[in-house]
Order: sequence, then structure tokens, then C-alpha cells
Amino acid sequence: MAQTIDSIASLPYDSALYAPDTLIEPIETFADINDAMVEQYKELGFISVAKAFSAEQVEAARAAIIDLVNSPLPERTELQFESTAKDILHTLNPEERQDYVRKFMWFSHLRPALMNIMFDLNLIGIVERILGAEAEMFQDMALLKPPGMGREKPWHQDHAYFNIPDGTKVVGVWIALDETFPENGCMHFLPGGHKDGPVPHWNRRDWQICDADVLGKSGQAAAPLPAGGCLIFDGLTPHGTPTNKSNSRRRALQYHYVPKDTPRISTAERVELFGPGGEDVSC
Ligand SMILES: O=C(O)CCC(=O)C(=O)O
Repeated sequence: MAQTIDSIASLPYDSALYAPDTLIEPIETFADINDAMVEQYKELGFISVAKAFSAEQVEAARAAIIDLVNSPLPERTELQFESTAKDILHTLNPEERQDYVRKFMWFSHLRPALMNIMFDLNLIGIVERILGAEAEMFQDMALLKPPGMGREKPWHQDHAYFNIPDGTKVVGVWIALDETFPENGCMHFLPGGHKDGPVPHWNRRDWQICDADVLGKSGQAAAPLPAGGCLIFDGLTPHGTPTNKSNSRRRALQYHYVPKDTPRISTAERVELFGPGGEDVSC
């Protein structure tokens, strides 16, 4: 297993980077996604759904994550702890270990509860409607953003991290396993920003969009959700999440889907689009 400690320390940032003009009002369920909602997705670059997954599905996913964080893992699975865990990881009990996890990758296939969510038929139906093609699961990930420390994920476009051709439709799905709100690091979007196409990314606090480019944009929207809520968004929609400064957990799953048989490009081709410095980056 690749178990690592985050090499990026939590750095201060301008609070104006997460100062939404609006809070996104989610629709109730996947069944409410009609053609008008799909058109709205094309305009805004996201859809927010409050009751996407049941309390039982959420509880089973949380239990699977705690179990995995405390289990031997295969080599390909990546478990990354917050930088603050550096000197104390060996002292943590199983419950405490979860609250130092920053990121998990390539883990969903290890537990049926997670597979059930990743391949939920209602979810896949919406993803395929947006893609206009059969979906291929491209990447699974979870940022757990622990209470009181989970660091900022600065503004970025997910496509900047993926070696897939420009113009490929990428659908990101972000599933809240806890209630999420601005203080514990909920998602923030620049509505419509996907229509600008790929924008330059820089190595600053992370591989990210320049702060000045975000501060120069109006209309930022935050996406609070209950546990079990879900965001579906375009791989080019600029988004970011602030530090979790609260005492509340903010665990979330993140899945990305692309059209089946999407070709891959080289890292060199990707950084030509999004900027040098992104050769060796992951979310
Ligand atoms: O879960 C988060 O805080 C942010 C996730 C995200 O934007 C990403 O990893 O692309």
C-alpha cells in the first residue's frame, strides 16, 4: 500500500477566495433531473441533489471507510494523511486515524458498500445522459477534510489533473457523507466557468488556478448539502473547498466518469493545455 503523509502544509489564504454570492439550492432527488435541468447543467456546469443516497447507504459507506483506513491495503490503493499526522500517526487509535486522513484513492472496489454508490443505477443513468455515451469510471477518490485541520483544496479544474483529450466530456460526482456547509469546507463553484475551457494552473498552495483569477470573478456559489447529497459537475467547472475550521467531519466521495473508450493523452500534452508544473500532481 502507498501510505503517505501530505507534503503540502496547510497554508494561509485570502478569505475572499471563499466568499460566495449565493448558496446553491439543491433539487430533491435524481428523479427531479429533467431535460431542463440537463440544459441548466450545460449553462452552470453543475447540478446539486439533496437526497441522492439513503441514510443506510451513507452509513455503510462511512463504515467501509473507517474499516479500510484501519486495514491492510493493496499496493495500488493510496491512503494519504494530513501533514499534521507526521509525528503522531503511530499513536492514533482506529477512530482517531480516520480523523487524520486527507485523501483516499483507488479504494472503492475493496468494499461492496462503496461499489454500490459508485455504480448506483440512478447515478449512472444521469451521468450517461450528460455524457451522451456509456460511462467509464475514470477515477475514485475521497477527501475526508478532517475537523479543525482538513486543508484547503484550492480552486482548480479537475480536467487539469487528467490525461484525457481536450474536449472530452468529464463528469465529476461528489457525494457528501456528512452534512457540509461553508465552515466545514463545502464545495464552491464558479458557475458557468466551464465554458471558458481549460485555464492555466500554477503550483502555488497546490496545483491550482491563480488566486487573482478567482478573485477577479463574480457570482461565486457555495453548495451546502445534507449527508447523502450529491454534486454532479463538469470536469472544467472551476471549484475549490476551504479549510475545515469546524468541529464537524466533512467526509466526501468523489468519482469521475468519462465516455467509454476515451483515449488517453500524454502528460506533456496535458500540461500544454493547463500549464507547466502540473507534470507530477494529484488531487
Ligand atoms: O472534497 C474536496 O474538498 C474537494 C475535492 C476536489 O475538488 C477535488 O479533489 O477535485
